[in-house]
Amino acid sequence: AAQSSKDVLEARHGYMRMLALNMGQLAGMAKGEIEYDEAAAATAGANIEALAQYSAAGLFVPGTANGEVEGSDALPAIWEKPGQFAQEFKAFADAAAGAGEAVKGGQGNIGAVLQKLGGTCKDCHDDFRKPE
Ligand code: ASC
Repeated sequence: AAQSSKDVLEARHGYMRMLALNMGQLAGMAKGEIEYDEAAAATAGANIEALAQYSAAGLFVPGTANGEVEGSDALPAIWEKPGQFAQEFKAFADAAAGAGEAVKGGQGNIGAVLQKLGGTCKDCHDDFRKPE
């Protein structure tokens, strides 16, 4: 069957939730709310790296912007400025590279990784996600 805009939106949200789940695990450890566990931190970091390598074009199919499909917060700017969007997505992938290794060695190593990564999440959301 043809893929509907709703299918794409659900996959996109699932992708973002998987990122947030792994980011949240690292953030919890950085804050001391989750006990630091090197293997778990490395797994979360590696998951983020892997997700950042995902070819996201299929998650941002035309017709799935805010206003075009119920529940979408994706701004039309994604499709109006594809070069900028690709560049900001690549900045995220670049920031994610090595995250699985970088969070090893102690709780104190997580903060810098999160800051680098989170900055790229925020930059892209500021430009391309509908403000709350
Ligand atoms: C997260 C999450 C985001 C980013 C952003 C970083 O964990 O869900 O959207 O990090 O808050 O600035």
